[in-house]
Amino acid sequence: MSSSPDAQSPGIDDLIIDVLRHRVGKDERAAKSHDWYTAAVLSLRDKVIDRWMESTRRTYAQGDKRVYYLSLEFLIGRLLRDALNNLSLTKDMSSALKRYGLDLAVLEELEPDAALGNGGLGRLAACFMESLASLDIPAYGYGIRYVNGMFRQRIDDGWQVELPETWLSHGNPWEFDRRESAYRIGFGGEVVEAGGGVMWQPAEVIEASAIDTPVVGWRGKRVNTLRLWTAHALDPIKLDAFNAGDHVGALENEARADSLVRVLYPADSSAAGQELRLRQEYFFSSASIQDIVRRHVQYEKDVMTLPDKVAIQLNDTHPAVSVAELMRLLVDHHGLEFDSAWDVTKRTVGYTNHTLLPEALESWPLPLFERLLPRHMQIIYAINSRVLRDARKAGLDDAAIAAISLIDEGGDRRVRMANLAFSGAHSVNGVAALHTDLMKVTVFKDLHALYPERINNKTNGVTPRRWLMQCNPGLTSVIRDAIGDAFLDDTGKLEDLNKLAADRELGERIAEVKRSNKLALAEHLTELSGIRLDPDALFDVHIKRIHEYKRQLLNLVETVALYDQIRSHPEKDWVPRVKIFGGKAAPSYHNAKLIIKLANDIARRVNLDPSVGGLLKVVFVPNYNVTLAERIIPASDLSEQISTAGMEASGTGNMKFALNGALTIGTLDGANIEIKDRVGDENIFIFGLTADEVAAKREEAYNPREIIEGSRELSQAMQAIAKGVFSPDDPTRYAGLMNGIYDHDWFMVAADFDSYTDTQRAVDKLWIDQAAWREKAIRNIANVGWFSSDRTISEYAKDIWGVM
Ligand code: GL9
Repeated sequence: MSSSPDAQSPGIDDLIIDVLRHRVGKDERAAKSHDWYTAAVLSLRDKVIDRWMESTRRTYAQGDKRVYYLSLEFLIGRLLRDALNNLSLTKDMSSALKRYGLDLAVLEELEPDAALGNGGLGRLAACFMESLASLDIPAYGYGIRYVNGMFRQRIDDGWQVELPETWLSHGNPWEFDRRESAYRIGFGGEVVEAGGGVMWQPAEVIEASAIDTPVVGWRGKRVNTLRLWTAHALDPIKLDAFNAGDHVGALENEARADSLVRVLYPADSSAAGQELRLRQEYFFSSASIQDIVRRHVQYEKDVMTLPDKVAIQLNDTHPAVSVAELMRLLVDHHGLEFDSAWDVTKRTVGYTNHTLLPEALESWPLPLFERLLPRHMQIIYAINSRVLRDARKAGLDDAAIAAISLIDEGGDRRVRMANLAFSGAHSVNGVAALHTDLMKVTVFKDLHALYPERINNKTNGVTPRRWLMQCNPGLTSVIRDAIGDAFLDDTGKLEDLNKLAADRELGERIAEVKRSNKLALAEHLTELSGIRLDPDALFDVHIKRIHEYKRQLLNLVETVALYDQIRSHPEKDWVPRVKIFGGKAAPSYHNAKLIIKLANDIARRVNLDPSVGGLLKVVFVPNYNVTLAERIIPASDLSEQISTAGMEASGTGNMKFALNGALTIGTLDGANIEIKDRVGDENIFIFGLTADEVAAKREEAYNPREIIEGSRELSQAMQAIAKGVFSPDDPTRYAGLMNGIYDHDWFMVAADFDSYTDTQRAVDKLWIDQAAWREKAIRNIANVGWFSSDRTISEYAKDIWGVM
């Protein structure tokens, strides 16, 4: 392969010195590591820009349809390694830096982890952006450029403490300020008669201004744009007030604007119901829709052709107000009749649902919505009357009609964002097969009866560039030696590994890579928290947001049970295990924070207990983020995917682990089911109730107390936790948490416990037969290529967007 993709343009080694001198303003002798880091990014960015402009020109010249992905979250992580890898410039950069005695890996550590998202939903958006560029689909991501992204988690005496994340404090060399792309965003005010129609006169106007980051696709085929909005006051300083001595009050407008883009709501699968959140949602939706319509009309001259040239995808309901905003622009500004505007809107918009959890369904108190967005409220009423007319025509009963309405009339009246998104879209998709099936019989039962062709499935995927090639170069190179390079462009080709699954030599080479990844992780964790880990122990990993439905508690109770077992039967040949936990809890989620404390309390006790003789170690890794995931996943043997069946819409971590050769212990939930179908029942550890069984148990009189009392292991472990064995400083700390399981156990911890422990012992048994374990690991790698986000995006492109 040629070292530089652009033969005529200067190489990285010449570029970097020029950039260091003229753009960073340092010479080689004075430059500090962070100067070199900036110089490295800026020189690479120069390479990216040429392709970016070329991609944009091509789209305009060909009049291609564009995809717009609207998302309140993009959990990007670091970009340097990604861009180098996708442009095949890693070697060039590495040797250019070496000439000056610098190590690329060291500079990479200086890049902040861009965490403009909470978890899976935001990370999916980042994988999608990379796959869109890799598949050469013209696309823009639209979101908010939060000044403070996901909070930094510190663990203080075992408790989560949230600190602000300041990823922009030293500037961001990747981004471009596009001040010419600025829009006025209104709030409040009133609707007035104007020239036969109506017009909204907002009371308050804030300016949204674009900041662009290039997104490089695999092999640099295309570079797309991630456009994030920042906010400014139209009148940033009241000079008269300032001169009169009111220095703070004079800046009030700018502070108000700034508050819109200041922080990411750290809400996980739960609605963040404050007014500021609705303002954020409208701010970025309005800016994005204005930008989309402006670009279309400027080049196509006819707003009626919007659905032919534009596909807008709503990432969950957070941008759902876009439906009303697009209607407003079409009717009030472009003079369309309401019905033809409604037709254009529906043909343009698609909506993805990411959770069935009822607490995550967004709805806004009607008075708040009406005060903030009076014209949109009118439009929503008008949409609602059409939807309800359809429902009556279809002969639906009153209960169904009440459920379909965009306005929730039970109790205080609320605007239902999911119903707005569903009504305004031609496609409504779920993110895994089970999730999509459940959508049809739960949240969207009645809307599905009314519009039965709308719901479809698009099982999630992950980009194999970041989640295999970049995070696990050792494994990537072993696979290349075994089956050649074709899988780099088509992960389906990983299937060629199947014929080598029993090959001892391949098994050993993969095991060597795993061991060295584990060693590297162990060293990192020693640096981080002083703990020492044995790289030959089984690394059992549970990393994701902390949530009761994800059942970190089930894992912790099992950990305590195992601890008891090891102490009572030290003579048995226990498999040495390291239980690794990581994840953030929403700051207001009391039980989730208590679970973090419990993990840390258990770790302290177990790790210091000489009687377990190093057979069991428990680690809680602080501040779990994308960068840590890239270190931990390649070093994992066992992937914990143990949500209560029916509650995890898909999961994407599950895919990353399997791709890196970890075996999964999991429930029949989300995409675990499809992973099982592809890797084969004998290559995955499935346990627990099915979604149907969970639903049935919740209907009938499920009695967790009876189950707990019938299981000695479970009751001992729960009693130990409840009575303060792990919290002698506060013996009742976990009494409530344990009582919750005795009394309600909504998440079926007790019901699934026996099945879970039995399966964990089956894991031990397999581990002892390393050859058999390795064969199963290879079967996992070989058969999860389908979970590439390239496959997911091709399905969206063909079935929803009509761009492939
Ligand atoms: C989520 C689902 O819970 C996951 O199962 C799914 O994989 C992702 C992406 O589709 O979406 N929905 C959701 O609200 N979150 C998800 O991860 N939560 C966060 O992103 C915090």
